[in-house]
Amino acid sequence: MNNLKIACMLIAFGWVFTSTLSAQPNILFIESDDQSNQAVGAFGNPFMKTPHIDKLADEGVSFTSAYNMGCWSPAVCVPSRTMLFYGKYLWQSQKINKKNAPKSLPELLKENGFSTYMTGKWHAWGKSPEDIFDSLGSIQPGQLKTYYQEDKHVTDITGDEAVNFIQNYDSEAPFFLYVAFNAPHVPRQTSQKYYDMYPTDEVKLPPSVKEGPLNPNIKYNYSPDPLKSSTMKSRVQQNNAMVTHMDDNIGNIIQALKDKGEYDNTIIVFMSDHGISFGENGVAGKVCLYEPSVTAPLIIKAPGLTSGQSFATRVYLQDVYPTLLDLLDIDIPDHLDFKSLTPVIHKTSTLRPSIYLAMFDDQRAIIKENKKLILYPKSGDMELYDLTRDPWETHNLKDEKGVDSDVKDLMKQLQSWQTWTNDSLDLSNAYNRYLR
Ligand SMILES: [Ca+2]
Repeated sequence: MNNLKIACMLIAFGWVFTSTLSAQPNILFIESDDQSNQAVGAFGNPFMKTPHIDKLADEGVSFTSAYNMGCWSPAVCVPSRTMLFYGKYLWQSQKINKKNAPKSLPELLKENGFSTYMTGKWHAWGKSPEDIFDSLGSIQPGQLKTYYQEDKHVTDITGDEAVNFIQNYDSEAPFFLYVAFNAPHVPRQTSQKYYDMYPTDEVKLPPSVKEGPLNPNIKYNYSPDPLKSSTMKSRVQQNNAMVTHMDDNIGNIIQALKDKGEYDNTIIVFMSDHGISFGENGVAGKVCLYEPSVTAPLIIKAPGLTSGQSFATRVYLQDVYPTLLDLLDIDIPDHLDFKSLTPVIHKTSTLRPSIYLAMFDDQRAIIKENKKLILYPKSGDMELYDLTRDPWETHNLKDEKGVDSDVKDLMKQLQSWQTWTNDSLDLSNAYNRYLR
């Protein structure tokens, strides 16, 4: 082969390689902090003002039963985000450190030709953002002392930096833009105009919020005992105000994408790391396995996906990592535990027989076919709910006649998950009669 032929082949190969890269869509990945499904208008709360998140739901695919698997300490954000970046289930993610961390999502995208950037909250184990992103905006801590930095609100700093990134982006490579808002996490500070959108006397609390003693099985409750509905209404007001402020910024980011002509060529993900409880089941906080705390919104808008679909199939939030790879036709690495959601979207599979949830050695739960079993091994307490009839988990069925076989079946499923995930918590002392 002469030199000219080789040169022509290299040019041709280079063209094919470059065009494959530039053919990939961009990714805008927006993550909020402690936002429950209740704090999204499109997820069924008509009082929420989230027009831009709702628009993404209209144009994308929503998952209304997306779970955070749990946590290994009361700081729930950390496991959720560590699982998200490395794709490993809870107890494997707990072992991740700077030295042994597997390839993260941004690193894998970078290898596949993406230019990667993040702005906002970082709260994950393993590598630092400097190690895994090409460039960074302002990185915020897991817990802010105040949202006001030199008179600019952190939500606006994060939002504006994302807008600037899009406006100034001038590379041919697709980008991965990770925008991690601290909102609506405490301290819940924002402008009065946002508080005014949610007068406390108009706040409606769910039926599972009862005045009275806090839930004795939940150790980390961030409220004086007894629980007061007036306190919870104020928190909901603050929370919703923070969310609407963030939603305004999401609108700015979307507008920047449209102005750049990249909106239709961008996969957009919106999710939160987990939810939060404002009094539901006697919990003020998020270190519990009740639905308002353990689920969070997940929306994926992508070229080629039928818009406006909503799935109640139970999935994990962190399934989004392999889903993105699937949508981009990038091989999913063997080390990933989470699963691509495309079989759910294409209605070919429900992915898993059940959903396993865990909070250090305090709590375990399993959900199978709408039956949810929650265990508190330290007290030996147990709760059984039918989520179809009782989505707010208000009626514990554990003492009803004929439920023993359900409990045994759920226990068996939970033990299988313990084996799959290397969960060493011994349940036999507290629940021996159901395990025999
Ligand atoms: Ca969080």
